[in-house]
Amino acid sequence: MAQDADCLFCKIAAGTIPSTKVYEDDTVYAFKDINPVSEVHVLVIPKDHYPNAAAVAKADPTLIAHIIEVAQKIADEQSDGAFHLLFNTGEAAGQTVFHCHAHVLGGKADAAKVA
Ligand code: DGP
Repeated sequence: MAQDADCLFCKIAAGTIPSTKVYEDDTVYAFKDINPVSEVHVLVIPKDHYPNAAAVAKADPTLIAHIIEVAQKIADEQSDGAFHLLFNTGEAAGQTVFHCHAHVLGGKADAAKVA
């Protein structure tokens, strides 16, 4: 799977829309959420376009595992290693951007506000 020219998070991963980068490698990009609800609130996304986490898990289980590994790395670096991991999936569940993204919530968090 590749990029979607109309997708906000594809543009953020490509650098054509600015973001505050936290981590990047060949397959994932992580950046600060524009509307944080906890001390640490980072989004981890695959660079390729998938509409949600389940689509990633189906197409590339290694990639979804890598997203979780990167979430732990960010929580270790930016907080005490503890974190909530949230994948809103579907509009009724609060998903507003239809490119897979993991919310990594650390520190003083209120994960309920994300949904
Ligand atoms: P969700 O509701 O799970 O689809 O979360 C989408 C998140 O994306 C939401 O917490 C706000 C964040 N977001 C939306 N647009 C931008 C943007 O342009 N830049 C950044 N950094 N975050 C964004």
